[in-house]
Amino acid sequence: MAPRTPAKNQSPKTKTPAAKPLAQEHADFTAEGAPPPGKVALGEPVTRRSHQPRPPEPTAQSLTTNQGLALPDNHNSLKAGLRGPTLLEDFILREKITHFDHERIPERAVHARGAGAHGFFQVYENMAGLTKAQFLSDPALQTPVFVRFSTVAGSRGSADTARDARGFAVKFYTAEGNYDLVGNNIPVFFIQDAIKFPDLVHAVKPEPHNEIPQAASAHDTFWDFVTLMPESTHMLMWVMSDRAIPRSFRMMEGFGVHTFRMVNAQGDASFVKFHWKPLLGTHGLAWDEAQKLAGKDADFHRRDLWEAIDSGNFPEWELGVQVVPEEDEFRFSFDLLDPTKLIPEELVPVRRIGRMVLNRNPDNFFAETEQVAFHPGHLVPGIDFSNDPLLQGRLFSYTDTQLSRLGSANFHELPINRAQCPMHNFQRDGMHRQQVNTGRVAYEPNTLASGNEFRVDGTQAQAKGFSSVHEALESPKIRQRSPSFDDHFSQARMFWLSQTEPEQDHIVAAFQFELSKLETPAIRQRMVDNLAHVDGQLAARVAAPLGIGAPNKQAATLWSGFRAAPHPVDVQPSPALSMAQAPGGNIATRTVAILVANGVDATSVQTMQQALADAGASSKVVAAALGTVQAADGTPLPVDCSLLTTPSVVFDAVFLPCMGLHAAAMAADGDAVHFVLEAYKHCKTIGACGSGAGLLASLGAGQVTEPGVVLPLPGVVLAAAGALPAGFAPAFIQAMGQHRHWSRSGLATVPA
Ligand code: HDE
Repeated sequence: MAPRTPAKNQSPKTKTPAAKPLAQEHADFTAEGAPPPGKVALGEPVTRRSHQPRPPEPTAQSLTTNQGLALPDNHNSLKAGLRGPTLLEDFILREKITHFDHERIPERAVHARGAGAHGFFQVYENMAGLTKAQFLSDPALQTPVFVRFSTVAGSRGSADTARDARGFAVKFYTAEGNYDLVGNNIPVFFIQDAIKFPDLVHAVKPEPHNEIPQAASAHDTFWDFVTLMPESTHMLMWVMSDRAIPRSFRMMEGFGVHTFRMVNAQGDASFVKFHWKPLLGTHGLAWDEAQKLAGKDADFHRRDLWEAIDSGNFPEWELGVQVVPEEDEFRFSFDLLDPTKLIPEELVPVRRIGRMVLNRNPDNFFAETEQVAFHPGHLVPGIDFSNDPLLQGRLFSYTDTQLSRLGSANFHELPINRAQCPMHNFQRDGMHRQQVNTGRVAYEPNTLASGNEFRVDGTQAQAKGFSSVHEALESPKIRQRSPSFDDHFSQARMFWLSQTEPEQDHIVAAFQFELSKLETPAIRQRMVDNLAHVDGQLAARVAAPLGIGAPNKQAATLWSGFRAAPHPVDVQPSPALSMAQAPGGNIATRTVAILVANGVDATSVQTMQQALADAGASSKVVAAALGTVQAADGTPLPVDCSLLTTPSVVFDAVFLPCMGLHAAAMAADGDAVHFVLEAYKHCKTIGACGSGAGLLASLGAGQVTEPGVVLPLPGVVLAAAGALPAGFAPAFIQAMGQHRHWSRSGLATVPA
């Protein structure tokens, strides 16, 4: 961080005396440990007996108290005798324990579980036609950023892979002040007005009487609420889709959600929706896999982010904007101010204007990821809000929440929150103030400060400072929802129709899972009645295993306390909403398990490892035990992980090389069989050669016709028995590039 420029209105009278060097302060004490006459010893007891060891003078390496006093011992408290009681006067013990007692701060009310990283943003070309934001004007400029990804509902210690929206919050440290783009990985929200946010959060959080369940929406209060709020239907479709169980933070899209405004130097404003497009593509987990990961590796997403950055695989996103000129505000069948709606990319294309690279892990989780304070109201000139009533409420909430979470109005002084440009004003004091403001002047206007440089200059403010869009407002005060917000089902239907068949299957299964967990049948019924407005088939499929009546569209509009929502207008599908239809092919940073036993063909393992490395992926050799296995040629092959601790769910694909006769033995090892079948069930690419292919076939998973099962082609002549045939590794890599093979058949019969 750049050092803060000292305030210039400092009066010589109030200068603080120069601090003495530490060594000299220590020399002020006598050999007996008592201060010279007229001095008071702070902390050190004057009664110290002369034969006790003198505390060492602090050096760069010394352990000290928070006051800088070097510690004589960090293992024993001060006691009355070797076996006597601990003395209350032990200020060293008390300081340490007191600090520990206060180490926890309140976790975020929502988005408590997160992971962060540093990086930079760089615009591709000068965006001056659209915005005067300086960080979007110079393609040579790299603006530092800090990003925090999060789940929403779970506590700080909850699992990463819960079904949930993900937060995607970016702090840009620009030369014009901090700009925060506080978004999610889903482009719409559950509610249209901020006044419903506490209700929504109370409904999804663990139920208040027993604090169950943790990090899960599959409980009565959540579905009770959302079924009574038909505006949440569109977002429900998203959270029941694989978007809500991302493969990795690095493989998620991000969205600003609300419509914002951009303003250029001439004062021309446009409406803008923000997008983050991951270069690694957008990918999801299988639901069964996500649930298992929650137990097997609760840190799956934060570990993935950390390890990727640590190994130099810096995640990258492109910033995209959908721009709507002000005069086109009413061009759409929905209201741009309604946060339950998106603008289909087919209607307004996403223009990619820059890139963000995350290239540095935090040094300290608490200081950075926990203490970072985002706020949609942290703006820079050239970016402004819209009147979206959800966004308007957020503008209040975020500062307010930091006051209780970080404990003081001075949270902007925490290193991670500090602006990296000069910052001057006459705000003063408050809890935990870090800045030592000097001088007698703490007001404006004034004539007593030595310079006038902190004055607001009208002309300058017009040119450089922040000024809100000059929007004419003249209307009665009104507590009502605009009728232009009434259509709750059309875009939910658009989302449904835009999905491929397997993606639709996943949505149906997710609804069935969540609703099956409800104790109250009437809530299950309300949801399927509601879904009947989205799609009759969807509703009927969801209802089938729920032990309730057939979906009843009429009933849905009866229970709603809202104006009867209009029937969905038949919108065109938007292929951009389907993850499966997005171009794939890239396997960079993916991890492959190479499952081995004694007798393995070492050459094919090495050939595969090299091919994967060349494609930017990595591999781990997995065996029943750590150490080495003995390859067919007698050489030892090092094992990276054992089946004991490393399940298939942490990998993207599995390769079974030839293991000679040992493959048959592996078929009798329950852990190995489970490993392979589970990867198969989760639709991962599985490649197998020689006796590895025999093993796969014996498990019923080795059909050459199954998507994503890569086997040597019949009739291919191998250089050596069990070796990797030519073209095998490229075929495996190509299959992996499709991420998952969701259309794999017969999955229900696989027991993993
Ligand atoms: Fe937030 N939200 N939110 N939110 N939100 C918070 O602020 C709130 C909303 C989002 O990594 C809190 O510092 C209200 C939409 C993210 O630190 C809190 C409303 C979107 C994060 C808060 C919303 C978000 C938060 C909790 C409705 C997507 C995590 C701790 C009016 C565009 C930021 C905190 C981080 C965090 C309030 C709705 C995104 C309580 C009142 C919509 C990514 O202030």
